[in-house]
Amino acid sequence: MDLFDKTDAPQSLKLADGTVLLRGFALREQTAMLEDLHTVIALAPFRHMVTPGGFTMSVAMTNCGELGWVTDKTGYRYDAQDPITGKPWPPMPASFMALARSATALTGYREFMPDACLINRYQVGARMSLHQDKDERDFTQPIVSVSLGVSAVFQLGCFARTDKVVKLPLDHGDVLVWGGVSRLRYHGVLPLKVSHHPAFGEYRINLTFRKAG
Ligand code: MD6
Ligand code: FE
Repeated sequence: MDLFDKTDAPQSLKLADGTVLLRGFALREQTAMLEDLHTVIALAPFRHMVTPGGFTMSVAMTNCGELGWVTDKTGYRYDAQDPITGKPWPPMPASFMALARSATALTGYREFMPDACLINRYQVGARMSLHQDKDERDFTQPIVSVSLGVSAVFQLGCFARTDKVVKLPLDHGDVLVWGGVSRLRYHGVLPLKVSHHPAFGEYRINLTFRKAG
């Protein structure tokens, strides 16, 4: 199949063992998700977190669900409280949960019950350098990644940071189910280009659903 085929029908592309791209899969929930996103960010605003190395991230982040991913000078972790508000993260909206569960069911992961949803907001120039996701407890659990708004180029690597990467455009509505033997692959996002999306303006929003605890 052509990786760059742009048709309206949702399609499923196997990118690697355990990693499947569902093109356009989030389009059907987009209206509810946008509304729910506004509810979440009113309770837990986007913020630019600082890495343990002292760098401020170009991507703004927040979370919903029982656990949220945070970074500060002491390290990376999942925490039940928002360090800004001192309160629990907002609950995971039903539209978010439904999408994450239908995507995993479709790709053969049974009974995925995420307890964490990290929400990333990219503005022009924001990027995510190559990393592995390894702050979760159980690597047999997949991650569901939902792209909304402005398109970005995702880099899919292998198991060493210096391995070659494949570049993959991720567009509004695309869902990546990431797991199995691919769970610890390096990956990143290239700097966001100037663009405009009718519902999301100049931003790209990425939601990642995990069973973290
Ligand atoms: C992003 N995504 O797309 C960043 N991690 O904005 C990730 O870091 C990511 O998309 C694990 C699994 C899927 C992902
Ligand atoms: Fe990641």
